[in-house]
Amino acid sequence: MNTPIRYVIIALVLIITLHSILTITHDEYSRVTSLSNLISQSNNGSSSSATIDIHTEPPISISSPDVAKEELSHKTSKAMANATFVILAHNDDLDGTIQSMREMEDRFNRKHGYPWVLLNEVPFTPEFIKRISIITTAPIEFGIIPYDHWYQPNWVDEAKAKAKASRDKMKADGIIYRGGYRNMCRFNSGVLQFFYRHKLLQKYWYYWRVKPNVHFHCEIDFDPFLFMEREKKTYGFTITMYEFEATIKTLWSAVKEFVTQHPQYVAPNNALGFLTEDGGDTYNLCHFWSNFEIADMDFWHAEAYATFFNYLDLRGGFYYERWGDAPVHSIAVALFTPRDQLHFFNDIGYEHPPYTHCPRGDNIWSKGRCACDLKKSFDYDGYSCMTKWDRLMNN
Ligand SMILES: *[C@@H]1O[C@H](CO)[C@@H](O)[C@H](O)[C@H]1NC(C)=O
Ligand SMILES: CC(=O)N[C@H]1CO[C@H](CO)[C@@H](O)[C@@H]1O
Repeated sequence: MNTPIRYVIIALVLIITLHSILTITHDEYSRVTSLSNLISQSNNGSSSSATIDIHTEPPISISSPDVAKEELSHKTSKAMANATFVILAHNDDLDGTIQSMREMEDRFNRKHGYPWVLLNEVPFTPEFIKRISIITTAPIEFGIIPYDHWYQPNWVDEAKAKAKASRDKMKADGIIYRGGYRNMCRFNSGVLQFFYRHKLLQKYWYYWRVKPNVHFHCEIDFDPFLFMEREKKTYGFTITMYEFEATIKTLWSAVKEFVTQHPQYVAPNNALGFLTEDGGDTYNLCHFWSNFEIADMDFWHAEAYATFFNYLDLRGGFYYERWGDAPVHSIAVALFTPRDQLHFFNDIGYEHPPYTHCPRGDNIWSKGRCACDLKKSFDYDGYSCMTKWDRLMNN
């Protein structure tokens, strides 16, 4: 073999070796990079300790190993449900909205990045949008509830002035509950009845309703949305209570008529026992407090609820008596789904002043680093319907 050929062979061997090394290094690099991408995506840049230097160092050197591990296990299992938070707010609810969102982010969503949808009867002000937009890196959308979704239909008989008369009377009766006067009518009832039809919410399967000025008192170390999906739940709540009879005088008779006409919608093993003490003759006024709701949006869109809602709507009780979304939602889920699709989220510490649900069980309470006082939990307060729920579920 002459010298030039030897050099060519040596050069070739060198090039191949170098190429292999480069390939290995490159593979290693891209693996690390994509892993880093996964981390920063699942985290969505909300925790700086986990994302700093992400592209120059492998995950192992991340300064907060717990966070990294948690996020990795997240990504390897199913990371997110098809779900969103929804808040109905007015422009003057800015501070309360920030507070509620901030607590939800701190206790749960900074680890998940679920989107937020904020809805209003009028456009949000630029100031509102600006202040809300900076408090989280989760996606946020702002929307208006279209006028024809909530405006009192013109067939409502204002000539009889029924609606107004009974509304005024109700004001006079003074709808009081022990925490003081509650302005029940801040939102047009139609907004509450129709929000789930909003186009910004159509693309999600589950929603979690959050109100301005509420508190989330404990760490939420599991994903309630994924729980709903895995366990095939329809509706989740934390607080139950009695409705004011004055607001729903004829609701139960309308429900009974509906059920007689449409028995096919009533589910086997339903939760009627939560709603009545006499086998369905009268309504005991118990309902899930709907300012907190984690629910399957499809339930409201499906035939049973759509038919039920239209039936109630034509009765005019939303306008004449001010039927609330809480009893209407509660009655519907109690009757049209099996009771085991309803879920009491004991682990979620929630306060809507003046009432608090503080997770029962010392273990859950301390593990959740809860900020609420167990002694002040509303669960077995005289005004709560928790005993009716227990009775139903223990049967
Ligand atoms: C999420 O759920 C909604 C409503 O069921 C559905 O229309 C949409 O396609 C789903 N999105 C994904 C990404 O699965
Ligand atoms: C995975 C994820 O939620 N990504 C989102 C992170 O936040 C940006 C906006 O801040 C969104 O565009 C991404 O979809």
